[in-house]
Amino acid sequence: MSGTDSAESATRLSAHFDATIAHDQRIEPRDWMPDGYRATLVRQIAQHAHSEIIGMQPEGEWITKAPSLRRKAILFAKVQDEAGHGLYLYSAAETLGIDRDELTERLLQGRQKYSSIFNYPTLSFADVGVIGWFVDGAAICNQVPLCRSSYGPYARAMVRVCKEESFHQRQGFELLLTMMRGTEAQRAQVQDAVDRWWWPSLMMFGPPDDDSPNSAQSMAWKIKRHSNDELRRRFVDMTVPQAEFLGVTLPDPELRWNEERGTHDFGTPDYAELMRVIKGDGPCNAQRMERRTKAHEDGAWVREAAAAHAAKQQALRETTKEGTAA
Ligand code: BYC
Repeated sequence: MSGTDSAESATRLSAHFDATIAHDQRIEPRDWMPDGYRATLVRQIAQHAHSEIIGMQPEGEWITKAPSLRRKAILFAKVQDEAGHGLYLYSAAETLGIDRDELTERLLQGRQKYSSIFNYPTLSFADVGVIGWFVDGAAICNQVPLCRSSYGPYARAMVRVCKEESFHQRQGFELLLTMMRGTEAQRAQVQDAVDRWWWPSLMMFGPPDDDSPNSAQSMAWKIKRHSNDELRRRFVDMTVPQAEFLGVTLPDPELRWNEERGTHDFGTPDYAELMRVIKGDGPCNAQRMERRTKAHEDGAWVREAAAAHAAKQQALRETTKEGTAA
């Protein structure tokens, strides 16, 4: 192909990509895409997958300490769902030409991130309820629009993830309702958990729009459909009536309904804290990464056994093929 031909073909491909995005159609793995689009998706999907897997730790700690068989079974199912979400997401990332081993390496070497929220400790069983209510609630606000993300495999993975997150949120709320109908001490535990998790949950949506280096391009490519601040505001609007129903106070003196704007006004999260936690200096970062690394090392024999099994099956298929050809 001459230089002019390849330049024309690149222009055609790029115009086709732009038109697909403009018409709200999906980009699929075999389609041409700009390098930046691919890199942004790998970054976001990997961050999301790592969050699901690391996110199993704070609640997982309570499986052996759950107060009843029913609560244990529910929590077990939820934590298993998070593992499943991580796997769908790693599979979605693999369609972009990067494998899960490489993504895991990048996480373990600190070259990729996971959500700040999972660096906070779970101090009582009420935290399990509040994680379901706030963290899964925030995840729903963030991820329902991702079902319309422009990249097909990511958008499709999000549909099932969101259905499961919705169950997770309700189980959290139901747990808290039960505790709020219990003893004074249980109500105090719920309020304490709400006080500790509220601001970190608002930080899950990322830095404010003016300090979000990736938002404008991600929204132009329709990977993200709404800005960080818009989603944060939706989360507050969704959560306030739920808090009233539950009978807890959200720890924000600036929180009030703004009749004129038809939304809540609320205080500013401590974004310096968010940046510190993202950089590794949160209450549990070291422990989370230590456990993730240990789980990966402990799983080495499973990966080796799976690879040996796959090689045997491949050799068997080749021998059978040769036999049939002869
Ligand atoms: N924590 O330009 P920005 C779950 C990073 S899993 C850590 O706004 P972007 C669940 C950001 O990555 C929850 N890092 O970025 C699981 C970027 O750094 P890099 C996870 C954060 O990508 C188990 C830099 O800061 N959900 O729901 O446009 C149990 C600048 O930010 C955070 C997802 O991952 C943070 N909070 O927007 C229960 C959803 N915020 O990558 C629940 C998908 C920002 O340039 N992800 N950063 O080095 C997203 O929607 C977006 O990636 C974000 C950030 C809204 C998180």
